[in-house]
Amino acid sequence: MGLPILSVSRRLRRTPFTDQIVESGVKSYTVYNRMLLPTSFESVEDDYHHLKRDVQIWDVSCERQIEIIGPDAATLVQRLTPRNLATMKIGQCRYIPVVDETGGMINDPVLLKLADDRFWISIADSDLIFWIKGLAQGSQYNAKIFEPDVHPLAIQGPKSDELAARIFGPEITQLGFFKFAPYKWREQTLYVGRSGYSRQGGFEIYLQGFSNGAQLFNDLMEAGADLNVRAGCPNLIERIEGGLLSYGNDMTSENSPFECGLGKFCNLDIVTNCFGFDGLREEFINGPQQQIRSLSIDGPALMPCTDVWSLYVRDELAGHITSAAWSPDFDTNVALGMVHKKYWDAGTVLTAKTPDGERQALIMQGSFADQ
Ligand code: THG
Repeated sequence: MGLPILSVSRRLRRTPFTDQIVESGVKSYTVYNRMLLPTSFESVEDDYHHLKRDVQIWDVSCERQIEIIGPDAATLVQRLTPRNLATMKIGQCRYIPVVDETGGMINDPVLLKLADDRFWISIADSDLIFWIKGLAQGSQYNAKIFEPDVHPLAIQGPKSDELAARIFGPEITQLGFFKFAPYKWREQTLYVGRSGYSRQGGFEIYLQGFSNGAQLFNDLMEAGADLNVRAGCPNLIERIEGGLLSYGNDMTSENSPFECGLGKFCNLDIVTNCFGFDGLREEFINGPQQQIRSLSIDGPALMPCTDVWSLYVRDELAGHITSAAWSPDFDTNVALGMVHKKYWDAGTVLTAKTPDGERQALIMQGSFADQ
């Protein structure tokens, strides 16, 4: 059953780009960090083909920034995550699991190091700022923690380099993956990173100043007219194919970083010092009992997953599907799910109990984009 229309109010935050996004014909929104996040323009499938072929401008302002600045900023940031940040340099981005006192995932943000004593945490959909403020208070860290007037706008798709070069100059094409640097735009200097929530390549512009949003969006759309640029958004099909995790969908605070396949970002030495270490110790040594996998679900196109779909082997519960979409390119339903150890090997066939009945679900080796 479809949901009734969501009412809007001041609590559901607009972004600096909302007027342009509405003018561009956005067809659906979701709510992320209490902010509007577009989910489709033409249709999820049409947007998907366009994203893989051309270039899109995404209003991802809902990736809110938490700024941490001060003498204890680096110590505090390190204590939030089991990932070793000792070698992190200014101008680098890092994807970091953030865990609670039990070792459960409470966010999977991108961390940016702006200075030795200044960081931005570009968050997924959870109220991470309160956890960080509480820890800073409890441990008496000397750091200011706040949400700055910063609003990410992404350029994604194979023509991203061409478009970014036209706005920021050709040097930007030399920027490495998960690096960021300041670039001139009109009278401002903006941080731009080579990152984004797709496998098609691109950049994320960290706009400073809410009121500059319309100008930046319009500049990009004008500069990209002959590249067939369009307003777009993170695409459900493409991100499942790419194995990009969605916090709140594919994992919650019930899951450890190891279950999320983020064990490669967990370091035992540093873990010793991170909040939640005790909850991680056992899995660090023995591994998790279940883990995220890409799966191919047979049969016709499935509806989006609004609740988990159980996975079975005969009468035994083997896990659950957390995200699914029909993929035109792979000609199957692509899915992500949490699968018990006994059944997680590539090639294993499970039974998925979907709203459209029982379907065969095949465990993949890596993501679809890796195939
Ligand atoms: N960009 C920025 N902030 C974000 C997101 C983003 N905040 C919210 C959300 N997305 C956080 N989640 C993710 C999930 C995956 C990735 C980034 C943010 C990602 N992962 C790559 C991977 O899994 O291969 C790269 C990881 C790595 O090499 O470190 O890019 O998209 N600013």
